[in-house]
Order: sequence, then C-alpha cells, then structure tokens
Amino acid sequence: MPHSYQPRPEHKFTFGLWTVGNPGGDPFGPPVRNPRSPVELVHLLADAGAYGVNFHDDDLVPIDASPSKRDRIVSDFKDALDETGLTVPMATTNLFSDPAFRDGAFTSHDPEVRDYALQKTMRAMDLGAELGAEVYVFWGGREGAETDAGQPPTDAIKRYREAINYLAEYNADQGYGLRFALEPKPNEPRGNLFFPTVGAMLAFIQTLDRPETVGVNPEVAHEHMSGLNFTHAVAQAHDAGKLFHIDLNDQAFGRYDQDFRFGAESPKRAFFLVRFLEKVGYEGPRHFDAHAHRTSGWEDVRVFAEGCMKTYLILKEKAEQMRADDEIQALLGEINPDGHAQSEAANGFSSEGAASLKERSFDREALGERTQPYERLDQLVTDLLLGVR
Ligand code: GLT
Ligand code: MN
Ligand code: MN
Repeated sequence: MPHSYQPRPEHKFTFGLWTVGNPGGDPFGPPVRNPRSPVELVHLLADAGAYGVNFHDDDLVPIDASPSKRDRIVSDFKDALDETGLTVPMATTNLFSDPAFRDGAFTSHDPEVRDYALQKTMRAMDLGAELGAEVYVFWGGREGAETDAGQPPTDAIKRYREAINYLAEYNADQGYGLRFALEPKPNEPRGNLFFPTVGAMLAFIQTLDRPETVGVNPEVAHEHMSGLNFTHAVAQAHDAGKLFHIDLNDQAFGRYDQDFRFGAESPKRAFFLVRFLEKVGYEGPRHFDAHAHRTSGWEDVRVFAEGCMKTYLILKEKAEQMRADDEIQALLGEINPDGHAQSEAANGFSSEGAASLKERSFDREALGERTQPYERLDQLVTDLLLGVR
C-alpha cells in the first residue's frame, strides 16, 4: 500500500527561519527571492507539515531593532506560533554576519569583541528561553583563521572554553535548563574553522566545567566536507550521550558548502543515517539545515521543505522493510552471530583470563579464510532502496 509520507508532530521535523527563508544569494550573486517575514515563514512551514521552527536572534529581530520594535516582532511571532501550533525547540545566535565578528566572536583577538559576543548570546538565550527552546546551538561560523601566523590555536581553544563555561553558568543562573549543542564545521566561511569535526568537538566538551549540559549538533554536510562518514560520527556522539540535536541536509564530497535538500545527493548514506537514528530511538528534533536552489521560486521552496520530510519518512519506511526482510535478516545473522558474548574483551579482564588467552592457540590461516557476504547484503539493500524488492 502506498504510504502518504505525511509528516506528523511526533516526527519532530523542524526548520530554521534561515533555511526556508534563504533568499538565494551566494558569493557570486545577490538574493533572488523577495524576503518573507518570520510570520510568513511560520505559515509556510505549518502548511508543509513541520513541527517546529528555529532561529538565530537576528533572523527574528534585526540586529539594530529598538526595544519596542523587538517586542512587537516577538509578539507577532508568538501569535503565529499559537495560530499554527508550531513549536520552537531550538534557538541560536548569529555570531558570523556582522562585520564586528570578522575575526571571530568568542575566539576573537579583541577582548571587546569577545565581550560583545557574550552579551549578544545572553540576550539571544533570553529570547530562545522566552519562546520555549530547549536546545541552544553554537555554530562558530567565524571562529577560525585563514593563516596560522596570528594567535596559536590553543589561545582560540582556551577562549572558546571560557565563553562556553561562562554561558553555561548564565544558563544555570537564569534557570533556563537549555542544553547546549556545539556544531562543528571544517571550513567556510573561514579558511579553517576551529573544532572541525564531531570527534574534535566531543573531545573539547570533556574539558568544560559543565560537560553534562553540553553535547553536539552534527550536520551531514559538514562531515561530508571533511570526507567523513556521517553515520559513524553520529554513532559516536550517540554512544557518548551527546547527540543533543542534528542538522540534516546533503552535500557532495569535495565541493563548496552546498546545504542541499536532505537525501538529494547521497540517498544511500541518508538511508543508513535514518536507519541508525530510528534504531537507537533518537528523540531530539530532526532539523533540516538546508535551503532550496537559487533557481527556485517560493512555491518550489515549499516543495523543497516537503521533500526533506518526505525523504526522511520514505527512508524510515525502507528501514522498517529492511528489518522485516527475512533474507536480509538471515544474512545479518550470518555476518554478525551472537559471538559478542563469547569474546574475552566483552567478558572483561582478569589476570587468569589474560594468562589463558595468551596461551590459547589460534588457527590463523583458517581465520584468514573466513569470508563475509557483504556484496550480497549490500545488493539486497540496494534492490530495496531502488524499489525492486
Ligand atoms: C548557518 C550554518 C549552519 C548552522 C546555522 C546555525 S547557520 O546556516 O551554515 O550550519 O547550523 O548557526
Ligand atoms: Mn548547521
Ligand atoms: Mn551547513
């Protein structure tokens, strides 16, 4: 029976205002779509079937807005949320667009810029908390360098740590209960960004004062830019209890920062990711951090948003099919028998066990002759994904 692939609130599909609101500018040409207001974007997302909307402070309230203008904008936005039932699961700060941040925000050489970045973030946290956000994302867009002739990278790492520690105290002091999610990216807009990968960010988190309140926000495109396997990065974050949020999109390896519709470039990789997230019961938002092509008009932007969610739901259904497929399951059982429980490492160390393992004789040649039918398994998965199974 064909499925409707209709998004529902329990799928927790969210979009940033900056994603569907992207007016199509790029480094070589100006915006091509007339800007839509936050209220209009909330309606666009609600019509497409999304569950929530996220924003940077500046997406909602222009950086130079007066206090009264801010209040009016926030109140109109709240009315739109009430009308549509959309939630705000995540908020973040724009610490990359304004020229003040041209040499970084929390890691800037200039202490006044670092203080301004803290002030801007605290105000943005106030706004996020006011609108009900539970996760607060930190993407260090300008935290990087084109040349290492300046500060040693250790200064940047220390400054970033001081900032996150400070803001974690502010979060506790205000009783906001926000969970911080740090988002790595290897480059763009800077030549090199600090903390370039999920692994780098996970290691950094352990050096913070309140590591328990800080996790990661991995993005498909960002790990692909580094040529890495995104599902493996997400699995490591999940294993560490740090998968607080996720940015779904797509990206060809070795290209500029593309932010394509989820699954548009590498649907098989997207499938393995969805299969993983559903299998481990990831409960956070599925946030699409992507934007429509510059060639799109507003109608096509809506199709883009629907497409992100539809592809996720198709892949989720395919993962269920894979689980129910007897031939595939039999192969998986063959490849991964319950040998785990019998291995010495799984049983744990003891001096006697180690001594006896050192004496055990292995038929190394016989071990080397054992084969695995991954070609068969992978072709069955390919058949399933291509719809002939
Ligand atoms: C920007 C960036 C994203 C970040 C967003 C949050 S903004 O679009 O490319 O990856 O997640 O700051
Ligand atoms: Mn992102
Ligand atoms: Mn991106």
